[in-house]
Amino acid sequence: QSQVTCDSRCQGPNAWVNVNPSCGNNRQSPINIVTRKTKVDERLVPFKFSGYDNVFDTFVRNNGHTIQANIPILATISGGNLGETYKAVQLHLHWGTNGGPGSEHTLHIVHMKLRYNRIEDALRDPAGLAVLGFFYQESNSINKKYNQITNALSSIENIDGNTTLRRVSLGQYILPEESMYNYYRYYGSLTTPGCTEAVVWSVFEKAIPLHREQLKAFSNLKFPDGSPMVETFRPVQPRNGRTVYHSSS
Ligand code: 1SD
Ligand code: ZN
Repeated sequence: QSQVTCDSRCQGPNAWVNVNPSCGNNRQSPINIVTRKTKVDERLVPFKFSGYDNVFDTFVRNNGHTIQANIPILATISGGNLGETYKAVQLHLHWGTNGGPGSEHTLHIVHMKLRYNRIEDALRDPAGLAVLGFFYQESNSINKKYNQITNALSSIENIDGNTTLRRVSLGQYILPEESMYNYYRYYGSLTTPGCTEAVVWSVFEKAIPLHREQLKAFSNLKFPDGSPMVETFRPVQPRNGRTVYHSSS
C-alpha cells in the first residue's frame, strides 16, 4: 500500500473540508473585504445596543484554539438591517504572531436570534447568528479596558485554563457608539468547523487600539500540544460573487 504523504494542504484549515464538507461550500468566512468594491446599502443604519453596559462576571477559557468568554447576561443588538433582535452569546479573539504588524487580530462577538434558545436552532437558519467583528490596531498607549483580560492570559496559558473576569461589560471591549456607524456587511459562515453558513457578518471599519505588549500577550497562550497559540485565524475564503455592502454614514 502506498504511503500517504501529508503537506500543508492536508492539515489545518485547508483540510477541514475533508471532515466537514460544509467548509467547502460557497459562502464561507472570512473573506478579504476590498473596500473600494463594496456597495453602499442605505439600510445599514447604526446598531442599537442594549445591555452592553451591564456589568457581569464570567469565565474566560483557553479552549485549545482561542480564548472565549460566555455572556451570562441579556445583551442584545438590533437595527443595522438585521431584521430582528439578536442576543450576545460569547466573545472570542483571533490573532497572528506576537501581535506583529500585518497579522489579523480580531474580536468576534457572537450573537444569535433572540427567539432561539439553542445554538443548534440558530445554525439551521441562514441568518441565525450575527457576528460583530472588530479589528485591533497597535497603539502607543495601554488600553486600560483590556488590562483585566490581557493580564489574565498568563494564568490560562494551557488548554482548559480558565479564570474569572470580574465586573466587565461588553461595552468596554468595543468602540464608542458613533465610531461603529461605519461597517461592512456580508453573508457568510462560522470560521471554524462545521463552517455552518448561518452568519450575518458585520465588520467595523474603525479598529480598537491595543498596546503592542497587550497584543503580544496572546502569543504566550499554548495549543493543546504545548506549542505557541499563534495564527488562530482561518485564511480568507473565496468570495464566490458575494457582494459586500457598507453603511452610508
Ligand atoms: O471561531 C469561532 C468558534 O470558536 C466558535 O466560537 C464559533 C461559534 O460557536 O464561532 C466561530 S466564528 O465564526 O465566530 N469565528
Ligand atoms: Zn471568530
